Amino acid sequence: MDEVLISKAITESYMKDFIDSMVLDAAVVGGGPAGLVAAYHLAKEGVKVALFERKLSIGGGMWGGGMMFNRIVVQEAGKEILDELDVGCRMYEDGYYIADAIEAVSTMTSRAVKAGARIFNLISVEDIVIRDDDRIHGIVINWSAVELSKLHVDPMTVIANTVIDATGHAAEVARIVERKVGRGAIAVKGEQSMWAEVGEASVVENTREIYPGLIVAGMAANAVLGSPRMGPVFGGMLLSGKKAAEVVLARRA
Ligand code: 48H
Repeated sequence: MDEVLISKAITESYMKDFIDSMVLDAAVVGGGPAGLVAAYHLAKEGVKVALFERKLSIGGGMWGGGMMFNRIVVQEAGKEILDELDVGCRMYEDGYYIADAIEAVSTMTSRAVKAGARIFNLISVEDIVIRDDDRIHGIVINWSAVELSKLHVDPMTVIANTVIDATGHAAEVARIVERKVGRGAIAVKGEQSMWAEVGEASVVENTREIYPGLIVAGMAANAVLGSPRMGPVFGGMLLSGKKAAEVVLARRA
């Protein structure tokens, strides 16, 4: 067993992909359902896309289903996305479908990677790249271990034509723009209390470019635009991810 060979294989192969991902068409921040679906649809259309996820595991809040019962519920439109991704689901009652959260996360992750999306876990986006043309030009990243241990280690830059904020309830990228760009560039309204029907509809409606070069998707979209949460119904997250990809594709056309 050649330990040096193993170490070289890992570092060389990782670095090759990492260096190739320093200039992207689209950077997705957050590997929850919205980010995963966005990355899948972009990669499928030949967009050079990478997804950066703070945690060790991809999947965000989807692993735990509702209250750690690892099942997710989707309605008709969400089921179509699960079908396309080959995630099994079955009708529970008219118009409501149930899927296994573990199968959903793992299959969606696999489909995104196989479509060509690069996924980098254990990396946190801590800042944005901005120029005096009032537009986002990329993201600033660091190892999550550096963030967690509060080490004073400078980050690095990834240039991206478009950034998708899919960071969930925290809407972290939008909040960075609000805080750092100022001048009323973005006002993050904050998410409202649970109302599944309105939350589901508004998350798709709210998925849009909120600042030049920054598209907001998933729960972050409702947090930015002041709409309700929806609990463990996930169709809106999937549809939002797909819409975010469509917005990117329309900008390129
Ligand atoms: C890198 C980051 C950073 C950062 C965060 O929370 P998520 O699952 O987000 P969505 O929007 O895809 O799905 C939301 C859904 O899971 C949910 O919470 C629902 C439906 N709630 C309803 C309710 O009523 O509560 O995933 C976001 C991901 C996570 O994995 C984070 O670790 C990651 O983004 N992340 N990654 N850099 N700065 N911030």
